[in-house]
Amino acid sequence: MSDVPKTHPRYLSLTLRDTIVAGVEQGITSIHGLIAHGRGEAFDYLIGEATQPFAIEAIHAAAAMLRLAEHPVISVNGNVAALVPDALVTLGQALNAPLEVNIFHTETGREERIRKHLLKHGASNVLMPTTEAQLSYIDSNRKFVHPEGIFKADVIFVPLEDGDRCEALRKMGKDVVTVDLNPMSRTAKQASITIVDNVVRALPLLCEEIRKLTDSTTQDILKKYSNEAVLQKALQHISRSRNGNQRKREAEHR
Ligand code: PTJ
Repeated sequence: MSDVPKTHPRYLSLTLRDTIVAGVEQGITSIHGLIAHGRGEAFDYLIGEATQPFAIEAIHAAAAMLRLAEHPVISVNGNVAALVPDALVTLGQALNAPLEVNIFHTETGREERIRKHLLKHGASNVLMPTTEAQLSYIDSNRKFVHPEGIFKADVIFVPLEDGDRCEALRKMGKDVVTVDLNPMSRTAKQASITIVDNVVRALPLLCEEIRKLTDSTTQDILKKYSNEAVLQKALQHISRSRNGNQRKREAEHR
């Protein structure tokens, strides 16, 4: 870990960088994960590095969809394994759902290292990809899944996804709940529910929401939810804050 002082104005963001770098050093996160993280940072900056109302709306719907699922599964890649291992385990316990390792960049031993990392953080049920079950409509390493996990799932929680698998899962008739800081990404647009927020803030809130939900309200929340409308709100927010920042900069130069 680097020695970022707690008084640094960007302490939280820099600490997260340390966490993702540590993930790469431990062989959990792909080196490409650093680039994905940087892209996320840029969008986080634009949304104000805080959970916004459009994310809260999506979190409510996501909690409802995951609670109503018959066979929910939590997909884990190298970035989320490094950033939020405890919250992933808590979510699995709250839903009584397995975690399943599923990565895009193939590297010898990384899947197994992710599995061990999750077990160390308290997971009891971590499924691994197999060649027995494969997703249709996709050619990458992500097509290899577990027959009792993603293959059988009706709802899959897939944070920080690449668009291809999200599209394939939707074509296979499954619902996808994602967390993606970029409201314009293919995943964000194709998912059933997109939480536009940093996964480190969104996941604890999602777990809390699942615990608070009552059966009588879940159907109602889902009926009222529109992912397209939520993405529009995120884009409007980004555009407003961009204009706000520009006005601030102009005022500073006057
Ligand atoms: O471990 P692997 O091999 O499965 O690889 C995982 C990554 C994330 C590298 C892989 O799925 C990938 O390349 O993803 P993309 O296509 O770069 O997409 C990642 C998306 O997540 C981008 O839209 C980022 O803006 C977003 N993102 C990055 N960090 C965060 C995030 N969203 C929420 N929270 C973050 N911390």
